[in-house]
Amino acid sequence: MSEAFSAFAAQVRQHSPQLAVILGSGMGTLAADWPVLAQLRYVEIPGMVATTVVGHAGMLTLNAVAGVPVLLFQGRFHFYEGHPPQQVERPVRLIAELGVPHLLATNAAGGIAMTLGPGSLMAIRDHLWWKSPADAVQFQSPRPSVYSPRLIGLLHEVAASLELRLHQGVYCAVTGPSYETSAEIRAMRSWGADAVGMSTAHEMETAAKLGIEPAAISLITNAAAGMTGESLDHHEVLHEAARQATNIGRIIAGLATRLAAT
Ligand code: R1P
Repeated sequence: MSEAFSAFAAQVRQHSPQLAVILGSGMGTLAADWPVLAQLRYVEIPGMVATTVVGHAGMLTLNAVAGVPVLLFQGRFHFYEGHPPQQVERPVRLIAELGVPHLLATNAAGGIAMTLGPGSLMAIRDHLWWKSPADAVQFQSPRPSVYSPRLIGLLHEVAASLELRLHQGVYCAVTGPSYETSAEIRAMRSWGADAVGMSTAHEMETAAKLGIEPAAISLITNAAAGMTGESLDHHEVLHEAARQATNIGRIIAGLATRLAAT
């Protein structure tokens, strides 16, 4: 184990953060808004590799968010990068190893529900998989939602105190990297999906398995591809996410302070 990692882990244990956050596409810049207490590149972490997707810096920082220590993952691993489940879930396993009890995942997603236009925020109440992950538990049933009702409640409280509208809905996880066809969007809507993206679901299921209390917020950056007939590319997603990330930052700060007080 590298000296840099051991020193970082010691700092984290000393500050004992109650919240870890995985920052989605284009949201990593939020980390620059808060003082950094310690930082480490993903490649210095055992079992982690470099990120390959633009807008995912591959830095792990411990920040003082509104005076409260929070572990911030600037970037994630996606299945479409060719990673196995073990790599996609590695940040979550690290959160467990460092003893952080709560996880908020954020992502940039396409809105399927008509009420979710660009800039909308949606607390995820459940997800569905367009295709089951490779390591899903065989024949497991029932599969209750892994999203913590308590954290969802706190997120709504925080949003209300900031006078922000927080929707609630179902996230459809696709493998990607292609965006959806119009036919797929119609099918997803009929299944009950409100938004679609290429991440988060596996992280949340891993967190729940490890005893971490999980919640997630989608920042709707665009109408889901295939809904409007207009083309969409990742740079537009990044641009929208960066433009609208401030509200995610305010919610992170509100949640962190509430969790630190409990
Ligand atoms: C598509 O533009 C990319 O942005 C979203 C999608 O899942 C996909 O990776 O990224 P995050 O879910 O990591 O925010």
